[in-house]
Amino acid sequence: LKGVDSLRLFKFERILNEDPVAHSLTLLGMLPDADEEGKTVQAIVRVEKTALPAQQATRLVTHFVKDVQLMENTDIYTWFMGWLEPSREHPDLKINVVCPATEVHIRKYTKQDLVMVRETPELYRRIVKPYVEAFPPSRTQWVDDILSGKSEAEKVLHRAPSPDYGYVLLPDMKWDLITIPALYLVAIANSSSVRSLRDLRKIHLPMLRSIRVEATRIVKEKWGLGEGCLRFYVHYQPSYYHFHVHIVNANYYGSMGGTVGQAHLLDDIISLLELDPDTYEGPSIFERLTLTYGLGNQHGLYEAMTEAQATLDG
Ligand code: M7G
Repeated sequence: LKGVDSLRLFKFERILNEDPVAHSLTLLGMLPDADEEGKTVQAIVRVEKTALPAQQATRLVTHFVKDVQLMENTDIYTWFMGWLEPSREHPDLKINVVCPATEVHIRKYTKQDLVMVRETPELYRRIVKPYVEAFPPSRTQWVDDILSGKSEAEKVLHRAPSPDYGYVLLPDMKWDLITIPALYLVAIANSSSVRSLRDLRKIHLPMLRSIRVEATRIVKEKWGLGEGCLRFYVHYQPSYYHFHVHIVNANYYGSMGGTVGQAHLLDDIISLLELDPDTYEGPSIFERLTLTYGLGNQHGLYEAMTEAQATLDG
């Protein structure tokens, strides 16, 4: 390739790869042949948005972002589209704001080292359950606002109304609503009684199956993704202890880097619950399991759980 001018002569043929996580597009096309005047050859051109420079951090929001447009606001969470040049075309940035941010938020968003811990049913009862129960209801105010229709009402894709086993399906705030390869929805249970995976019982099977069926149907109708194109999973530990299911494009790996152990496939959850006998009244499979996951050193459970590991057998 000879110089910048040749790049301007690129004749686009097709997209080879669209990677929303790497912020890149890989294109196939034709460029002038460097050896033979007038001839063109096939070329692969990968264009990637560069990382935001940390040196600009002090003035990033105040000076470099030229324009913003509100996307949504729930409780203390607000997200915007942003432009580095004044323009109304495809946004350069998505800006999420948590304000006022609590200490728990600051810890969650701080880069942290992970340690794998095993949570036995006994450690759940002794350490995790009291930790979950100590969260003030204000922590999930945004969930109540969505469920009551106070916020994001026009975004809701489906409502299953039963107070105990219903749920609301809507786009996750991580999604820009445009980039299909990064499609991200969330289904939130109407009832606040299921705080996490540990509280799931056989009676929740119809809700879990319905989330799978309805999300698949709606995503197909609205965005044209067929059967098998979605990955449904539940986080343990989650950030918010009000039961919800993550629904993402199966080809999207954005949030999955460090989460083997944290993400449990909805299909596996359904299958495990099905193993409990119908008439069985003892502790459910999710109360009997030992769950292993990575905990960040800023996580509220970190100290108690890492100390308790010494008490576990082999
Ligand atoms: P999680 O597994 O509890 O925590 O998932 P994570 O954030 O560590 O994954 C909560 C999910 O709810 C995440 O995917 C969030 O992006 C999403 N979420 C959080 N808030 C505050 C909102 C909101 O206000 N609106 C919507 N639509 N999604 C949200």
